[in-house]
Amino acid sequence: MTIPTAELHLHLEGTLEPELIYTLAERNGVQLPWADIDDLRSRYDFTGLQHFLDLYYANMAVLRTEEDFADLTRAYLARAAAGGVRHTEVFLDLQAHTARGVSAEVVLRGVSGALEAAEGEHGLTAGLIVTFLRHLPGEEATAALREALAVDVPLLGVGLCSSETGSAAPFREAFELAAAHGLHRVAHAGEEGPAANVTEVLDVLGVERVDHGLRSLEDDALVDRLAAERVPLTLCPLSNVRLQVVDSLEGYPVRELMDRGVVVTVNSDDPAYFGGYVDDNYRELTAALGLTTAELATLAHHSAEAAFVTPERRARLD
Ligand code: ES4
Ligand code: ZN
Repeated sequence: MTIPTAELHLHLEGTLEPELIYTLAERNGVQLPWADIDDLRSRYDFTGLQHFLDLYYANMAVLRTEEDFADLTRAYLARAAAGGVRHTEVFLDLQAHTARGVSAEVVLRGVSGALEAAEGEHGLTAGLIVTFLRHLPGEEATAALREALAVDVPLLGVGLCSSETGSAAPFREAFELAAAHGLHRVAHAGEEGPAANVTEVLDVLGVERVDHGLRSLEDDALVDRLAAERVPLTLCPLSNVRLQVVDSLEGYPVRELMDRGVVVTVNSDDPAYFGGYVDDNYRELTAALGLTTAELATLAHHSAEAAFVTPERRARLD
């Protein structure tokens, strides 16, 4: 199933497939701690977000050069285009790379060059969202944004991800700096954390979309607010199953959220880790819930509404 869609919740490093991990390790002389690729694959049974994040950050060690980041990005874009993605806004964990001694310039040039080539190669438009790591101090997020702004590549926005622990308030300064530079703002909240985390990123960080936000359902007033203010939620069904946020897709509350007027979208999060790209998410959700053609059209329409694009581009996506 390929629903023409915009993908709005996708971590570029989460598209790093085991095959590419091995190719890049060889190319860069990086010693991997696994016996072989099957041994690596056997570790993808996650008990929760932190368990996944530990492997996700460890695997990034193979990404060293501008070419590595370009190869990673090109592989994702080709797969996304084949799956019906017509516009994508990719998250990049810049701090996870600069902390390993890879410069912001190398990372951003490699990724951005590939994103800019996507329109010519695949007819797919793409934007870049630099995500701050919530497990690190807020000042480091501000410093990372300053580094990114100093590199001559276009940025679409900033986000907040990683472990959903502690307050988001330390990131207020980084988000204010982003707003001052005309950047869009999103944040992960209400994935493993409570509904109060969703309210916090809306009120304290001024985000325009919430990544996941599934646990908003625990607060009726919050669901009403999201609907009234048309704040989109970027849901990631297969991710939520694989990280044990929900038991199965059969009870996935996407229809309930749509019926309550929330602008919900379907996305893949970290497809190399969670068993599927965005087309797989649409297909498995449809199989589990019996989504109708009209409901699928509404989800795709929501993705165009929620995308950070010009009215002209939105009209062509819709
Ligand atoms: C993530 Cl699934 C998820 N949640 C929070 N932060 C992340 N970074 C990459 N994947
Ligand atoms: Zn995510």
